[in-house]
Amino acid sequence: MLSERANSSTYLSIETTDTQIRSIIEAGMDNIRIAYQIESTSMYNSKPLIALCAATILTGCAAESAPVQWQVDQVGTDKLYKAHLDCETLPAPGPFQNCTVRFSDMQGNAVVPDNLVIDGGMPLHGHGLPTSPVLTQLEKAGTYRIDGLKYNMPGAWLLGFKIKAAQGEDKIIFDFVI
Ligand SMILES: [Cu+2]
Repeated sequence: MLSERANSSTYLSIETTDTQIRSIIEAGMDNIRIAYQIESTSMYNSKPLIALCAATILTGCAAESAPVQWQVDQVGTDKLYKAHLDCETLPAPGPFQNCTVRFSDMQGNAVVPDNLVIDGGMPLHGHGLPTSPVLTQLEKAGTYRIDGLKYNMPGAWLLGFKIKAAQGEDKIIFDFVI
């Protein structure tokens, strides 16, 4: 990766031919130069990097570009059911987080709820989720896709499920800081 980044930098310096920008850099305004380089990196980096990743799987490039998964388990407050949350990405302020959730009893057998509600928020700020996520039942018993889940600021969040099934009603609450 280091050699690729070095290549990218060379590539960028070749691209920096705009006379105005060159004069700013030559005037020694480091902060402007850094800002320009950061912007340039995000504009120009993606193509060469993807090409190199495809060609050099053994360098660790493939592992680095693989999506970060977030898998967490939680037991209900009344210890009737458990939930396994499986998300494509870590929770972060801004983008939608694509997740599935699987419910089971304490022995690990899938539980198909009669009633299921998702809710969340920031207790310390006194507000809920910025959106109203929707649960869609998937083919695998007790498994749901969560659509429209997002967080609009960093801090301590709760994501909870109220689940009612044969053994009764329980709340399963995930808490995390982003
Ligand atoms: Cu908040």
